[in-house]
Amino acid sequence: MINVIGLGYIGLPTALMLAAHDVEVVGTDYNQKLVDTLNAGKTTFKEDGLDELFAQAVEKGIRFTTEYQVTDTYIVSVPTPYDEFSKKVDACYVISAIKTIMEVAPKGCTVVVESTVSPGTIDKYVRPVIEENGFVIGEDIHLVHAPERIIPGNMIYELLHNNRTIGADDRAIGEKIKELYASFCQGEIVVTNIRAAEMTKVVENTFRAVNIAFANELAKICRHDNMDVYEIIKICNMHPRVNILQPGPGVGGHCISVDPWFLVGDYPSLATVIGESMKVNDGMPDFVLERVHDIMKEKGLTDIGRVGLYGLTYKENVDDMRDSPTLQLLETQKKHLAPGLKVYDPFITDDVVDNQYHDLDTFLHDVDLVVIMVKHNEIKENMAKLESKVVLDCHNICPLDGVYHI
Ligand code: SAJ
Repeated sequence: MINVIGLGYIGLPTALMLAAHDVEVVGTDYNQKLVDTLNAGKTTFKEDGLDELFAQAVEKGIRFTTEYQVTDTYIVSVPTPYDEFSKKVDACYVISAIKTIMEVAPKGCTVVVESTVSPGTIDKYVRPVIEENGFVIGEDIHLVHAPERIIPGNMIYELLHNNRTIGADDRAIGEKIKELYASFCQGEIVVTNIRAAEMTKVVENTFRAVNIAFANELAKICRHDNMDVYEIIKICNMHPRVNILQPGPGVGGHCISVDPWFLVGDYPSLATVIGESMKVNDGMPDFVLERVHDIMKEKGLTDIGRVGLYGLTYKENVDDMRDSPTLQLLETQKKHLAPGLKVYDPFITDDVVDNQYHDLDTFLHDVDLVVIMVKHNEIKENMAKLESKVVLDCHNICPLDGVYHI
């Protein structure tokens, strides 16, 4: 039986996927409310295909509880935030999960860490916890790191099709865990050592962060001299070895805006390109705000209360707001004691910020300038409603004339 610890954005779909493929699974989370919701037959976030997968897993007998199980295999997928000041990974949730596993774990079991950790975290924090509990790693407890790669918005497809990495101390144990993931994963599964697995995961997200920063920096350079960054990127990308990403209002989420900081925190004098890239991305919401002020001036608009931000989530068509560029922008506004921006997102039904709307038409009625912060399908399908508005399109999706860009 597999005990999946942590039933969030990664743990839940992973647990469901295993169960749907005939693996006996118990999902454990310390959040009683979350467990109650799952036991009441409801999923805890929106994702294409998640409800269907949930139904299959329930039919196959998956169980949810707050209790850690006595079993032979644990998969830990708890969050790993970074420490605001040191920028280093904060492994507190992983450590506490491992500690609790140690209280029930039988000898010979395997503990798989799926949570993203920086290179060396398992050596530095996880191994000592296991040893302090009197277990000998490699004999009493086997350790594996199997970082996930799935993208919110396309999780179910990617769980099935992405290649994966398994890092293990012991090749045979790595192969055993590879078999487990192969119960559902149709991609190639590479087995390596734990430190290489830790590093690859962080490097993958860093690659993307640095490339997004490059696109964002180009947008700023082009804005400075009034060039069309989108046309320039399009032409450059016709070169066979160039593939520039798209600029945007910033980078949010819990991965690309977080993981690269682990490398900056651990290797401050070496990870300089990475550090600067993160600053560029983190500066984008402020850049959007400057654009808003410039456009207001140009258009003779004076009431910040009639400026509306479309989108609160960190990217399109998901309901995840963590560290989103819109929240970052609102934070800056607050710091400057200049609140008042109106906000709307079709995916966010709870009231989470001031001046939040729950209906597109009412929102548009109350604003003159619309800032497209997130390219949800909803706004793409309702472009005609923006005809009478001043539009700052941060994603180059609006075909109307006179639209402003970042
Ligand atoms: N973004 C841009 N310009 C772009 C692409 C993205 O500004 O050209 C922004 C998005 O709007 C968003 C942020 O970057 O705010 C991140 O979005 P994303 O869709 O690129 O990535 P995440 O954070 O949802 O998921 C990433 C993925 N990693 C990579 O693509 C290398 C995913 O595969 C990982 O599993 C996930 O991080 C994770 O959990 O680590």
